[in-house]
Amino acid sequence: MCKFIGALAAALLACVVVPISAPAAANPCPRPDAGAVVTPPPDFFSSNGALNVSFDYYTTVDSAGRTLFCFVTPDGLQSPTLHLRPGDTLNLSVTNRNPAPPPGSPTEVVANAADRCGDVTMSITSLNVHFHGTNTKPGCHSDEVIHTIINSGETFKYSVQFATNEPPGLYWYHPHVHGLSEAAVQGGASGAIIVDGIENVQPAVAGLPERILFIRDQTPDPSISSCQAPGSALPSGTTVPSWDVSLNYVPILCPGFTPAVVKMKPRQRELWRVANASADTIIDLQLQYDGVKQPLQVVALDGVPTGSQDGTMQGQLITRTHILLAPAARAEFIVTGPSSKVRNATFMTLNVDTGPDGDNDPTRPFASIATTASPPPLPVIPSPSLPANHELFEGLANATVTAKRTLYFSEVLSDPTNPASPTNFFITVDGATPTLFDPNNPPAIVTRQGALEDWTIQNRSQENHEFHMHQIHFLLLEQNGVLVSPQQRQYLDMIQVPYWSGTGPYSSVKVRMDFRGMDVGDFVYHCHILGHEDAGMMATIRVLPQ
Ligand SMILES: [Cu+2]
Repeated sequence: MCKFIGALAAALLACVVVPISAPAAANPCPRPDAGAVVTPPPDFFSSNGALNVSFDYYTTVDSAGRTLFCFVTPDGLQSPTLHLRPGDTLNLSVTNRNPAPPPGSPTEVVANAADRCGDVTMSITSLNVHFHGTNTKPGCHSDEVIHTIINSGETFKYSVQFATNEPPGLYWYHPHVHGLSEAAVQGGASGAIIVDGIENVQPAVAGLPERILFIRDQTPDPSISSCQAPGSALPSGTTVPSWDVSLNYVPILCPGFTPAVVKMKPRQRELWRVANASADTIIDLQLQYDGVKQPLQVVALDGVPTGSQDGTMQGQLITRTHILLAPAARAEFIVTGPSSKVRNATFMTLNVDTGPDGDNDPTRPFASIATTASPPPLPVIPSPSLPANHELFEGLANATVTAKRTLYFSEVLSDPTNPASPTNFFITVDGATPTLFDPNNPPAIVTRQGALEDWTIQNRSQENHEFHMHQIHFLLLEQNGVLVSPQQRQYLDMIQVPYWSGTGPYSSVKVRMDFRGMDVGDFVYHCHILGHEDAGMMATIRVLPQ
């Protein structure tokens, strides 16, 4: 039984690792075995301008004692991909089927009469849904995560209106209750949202099979102390990762990191739409054929076709041999499958140096690619059918900036005299007092619709942090004071701010924030290492109407 210990997030963190009893249905969150063939999530498409879908939110406990969470449709489909077109409305009805919290569990009132959205009191079984990366309104029943609470047994209806100029690409949904988000996302409650029509901006993808790949992380099996399997080809001394990962729910586990299997025709070109839906794990994607790095032709990052910003309305392919994906970031790229002569084709992550205080995110495979003449069929991207839309945020690079701000990530022990005490995580506007996130806090930043702001975001800690802005994409301008190349000048909703070495200037990024759109109200920005977010590293911005 968990105890309320003052700071709600700390109490919740202490509680959510306690397995909650499974619901009545037999294993509502089924998961494939290690080494299984990767299958695509089911696809749901909008029609006549709307997509109507219902989710039940379940929890259960797996054989290793992990608490799982999942979104399941009335037909029993888990984590479907939600396809919409620009201008469509997503009508999502969500029922929280978690059992009621045990008596004595911590609770907090997170809304008052004015900002109430659903229930007002959160507990360890509360739920809400974030539509990550979508440029949708932050109001109640839309993409609102500060005060929206759906408690056990309650049903809540979302009606999320997508902009007519929403960039086509890959977005995703996941729970976002402060204090619970890491457990919910590591439990697996997430899925893809695709704004269709990318072929209109990047015709190179027309006719290609489309493969949706969701990388998630999960708590490791506590009984495993080494990743070195007998006879394994892993480098000696390979240590246990901070978190295990999975690919479309196929787990890649210690010892041995047995990869999932992707079946492809030899030399087949495909569009891979990859999300790092991990709570905490940073990924550096690579595709290797017999040890040789393969070109990845990047089509889109964070849901925005590369090179399409600032009015060009035509994407540009960017060739890379590895792609850093912060937790929550997405990359869409064209790959060419291995020839039948390739003996070892591996889709993998490289080791990520997260800093002295960071996680262990080692090199490991996600999938081995097996060539076959008749792989399971995939959907195919259609031919261009419409002129490319003007996109949101056009003209950002050359527009007049109205304000400049400096923010910073920092972390301190909650009891500086006790190295074993929990760490407090902060994101702070320079000059303000570092404050742990609380839904009842006033906004840390107040701005006005129409503003266009340059934010320098520093990392004053010795581990990486991953900046995420809700509601809008930003334009990446500088990293560590150096102008980024035109190819890196993308609209993103995720950017890594690497760890600070402890001496010299803080590491930093500079981004341009566009408040000229319709997003008026309160929303949040935070580190998307969700363990950090749950421990306080989030704050509210208020955009006043023009
Ligand atoms: Cu962080």
